[in-house]
Amino acid sequence: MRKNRLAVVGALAAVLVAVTGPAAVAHDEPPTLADLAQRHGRYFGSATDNPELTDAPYVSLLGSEFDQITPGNGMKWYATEPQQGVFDFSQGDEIVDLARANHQKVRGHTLVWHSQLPDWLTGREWTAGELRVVLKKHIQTEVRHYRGKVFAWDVVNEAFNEDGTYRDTIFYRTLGPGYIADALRWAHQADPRVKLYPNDYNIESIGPKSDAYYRLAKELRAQGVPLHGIGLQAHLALQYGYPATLEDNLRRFSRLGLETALTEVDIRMYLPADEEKLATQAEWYGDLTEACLAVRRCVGITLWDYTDKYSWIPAFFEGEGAALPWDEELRPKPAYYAIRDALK
Ligand code: 9MR
Repeated sequence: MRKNRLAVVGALAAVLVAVTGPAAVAHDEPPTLADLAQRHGRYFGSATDNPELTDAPYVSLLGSEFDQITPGNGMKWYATEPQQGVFDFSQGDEIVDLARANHQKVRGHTLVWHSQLPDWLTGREWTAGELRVVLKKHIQTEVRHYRGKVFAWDVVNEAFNEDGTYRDTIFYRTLGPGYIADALRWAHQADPRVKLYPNDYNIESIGPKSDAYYRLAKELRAQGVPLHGIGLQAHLALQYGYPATLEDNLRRFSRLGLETALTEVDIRMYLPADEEKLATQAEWYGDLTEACLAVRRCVGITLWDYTDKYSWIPAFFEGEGAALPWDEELRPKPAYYAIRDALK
């Protein structure tokens, strides 16, 4: 009986292929990372950046393999408010439009950060009162603009030092530590539905810096401040070792009722890459994927772009690179297959 049915299905498929051509055999293609992640109720995403969007093969893979994208630069303060009170959302909009066409969701990145600020903001002194007005207006104008278009915001980016003390930024210096709660409240007013995250690097392991976020999260929750998740950037490097406490760390935030996400994943190495380094890298990509899947409320993983062609690493770390699961020719590396295995 079953055999007969299979035969009928097979014959139908053959007819379909004959009628419609090769497109009808698309089911032979392997499932995408997004498909596989969705089976676990997670997303699998990539960052992208506006200048790359003229690269058709790149855009094609970006649109097919992932179900989430993050603008690498286009929503940052220097891009969105280049002059005080003059807003320009064209770069972020371009990425949101692309995401919409590809049925992808967008993480907003980032509202409050000490880096990539416009000169008008950094080039003068502000009183606390003045800066509060400027900060509130920036946050609320941008969040309102993207209301319903982004599902989460990195509200405050990289607020702590390695030892867990507050980073000395224009916002901390002028407004004190309360700027974080204020930023979250202002963002929430502007879009009550969007998920609000702080986001940082070197907080994958349990240690002074991730402890600072843990304490802050507890405090903010106790005070009723709108806070929904913690973003762990996960810019890893082979020479520093795998963050073995990642899963436990994700779990402690989950126990506070918070989401977690791996928001900017890459795993760099000293060049040249070789088989052994690429194998270790692959193992780490698999391990961090498994860690996220193992923890409730770890909602998804975002690569900090998916191909070595557009990685930020070589420009920032001399002699390092090869950090992403696709190489410079957009060919999948061992890391890609390791992620697939972990998602299966
Ligand atoms: O990917 C971004 C790169 O194009 C920029 O030149 C760089 C400037 O600092 O910022 C990169 O993205 C950063 C992200 O916004 C926050 N976490 C660290 C990322 C890598 O620097």
